[in-house]
Amino acid sequence: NTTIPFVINTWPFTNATAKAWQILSVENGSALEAVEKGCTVCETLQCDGSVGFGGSPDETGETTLDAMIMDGTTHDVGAVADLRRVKSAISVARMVMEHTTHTLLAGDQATEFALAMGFEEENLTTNVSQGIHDNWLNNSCQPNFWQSVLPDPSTSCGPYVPTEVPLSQRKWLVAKEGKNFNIHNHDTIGMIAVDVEGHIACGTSTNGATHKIAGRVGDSPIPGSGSYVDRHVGGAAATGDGDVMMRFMPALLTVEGMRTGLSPRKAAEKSLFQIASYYPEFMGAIVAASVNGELGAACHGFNEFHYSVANPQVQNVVVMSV
Ligand code: SD4
Repeated sequence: NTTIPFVINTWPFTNATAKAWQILSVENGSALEAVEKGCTVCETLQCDGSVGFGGSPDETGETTLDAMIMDGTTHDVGAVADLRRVKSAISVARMVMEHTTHTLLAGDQATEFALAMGFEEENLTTNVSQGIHDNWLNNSCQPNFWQSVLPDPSTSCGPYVPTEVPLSQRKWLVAKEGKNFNIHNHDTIGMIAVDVEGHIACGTSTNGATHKIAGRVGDSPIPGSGSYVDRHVGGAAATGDGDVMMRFMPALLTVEGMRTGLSPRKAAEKSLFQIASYYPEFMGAIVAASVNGELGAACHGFNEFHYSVANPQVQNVVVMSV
């Protein structure tokens, strides 16, 4: 029972799915190419404001990008974290994979690498991301990622200038509370593809969490957390509260669940259940696929999670939900 080629990705990012599907089904392109170019569509279109430039400003107002790509054939991975001033995060991640023996580059040095590889340096701030940041600064009732720095929201909501709070007085926010993830401000793109030759690849791209502390890296660029593939089993990709989710390596867990014989959906459910046993309030979702093209997804903390699929059975891009 084989249904290849196929692509599956988080959320109804159908333009990205369609690009990947065109590469797989019309151009007979590789799974790796489909994942890179599919996710690039979302980086360019700024899918839901959560992928690419101009979204999720950190507490200084800057947009930074996390991305990874994994080639199931070789098990090679390339990733960038906290990438600054370069828009094409997943393409830079692919360069890390193909032009270095490293796996993950971070911060300004990731930018330097990207520039050396010929990418353009650009400001990732837009009027929209500036507006999100200004609004947050002027309304301290909104959640943030620090503990003990805000006035009691019930009594006072005024301007909040995080950098005025001495580091020694800051404490990490308890991970379960105060996060900015919800159904309206989701979304990382996480994609799994298998090409006509049966090669599997996966990737993720995101601008992370809104109002994050500068330097925060989420789950998305971490292999096994944001996404993972094993050429003998299949792949998985995650979206949601990365600070919590990365503690469980849910993409790896899901693939290992499938290795034991679970369906993609059951394996994804089991991974989320494990996270929920520690963090019942967390929000997250996983898409999963076997190398043969059995597809599934699961979510926690959302009423419904939508994801996108294309394979020979549906012939075009369809949005599914769980
Ligand atoms: C992160 N997992 O940086 C990403 C964000 C996301 O739905 O997927 N939101 O934590």
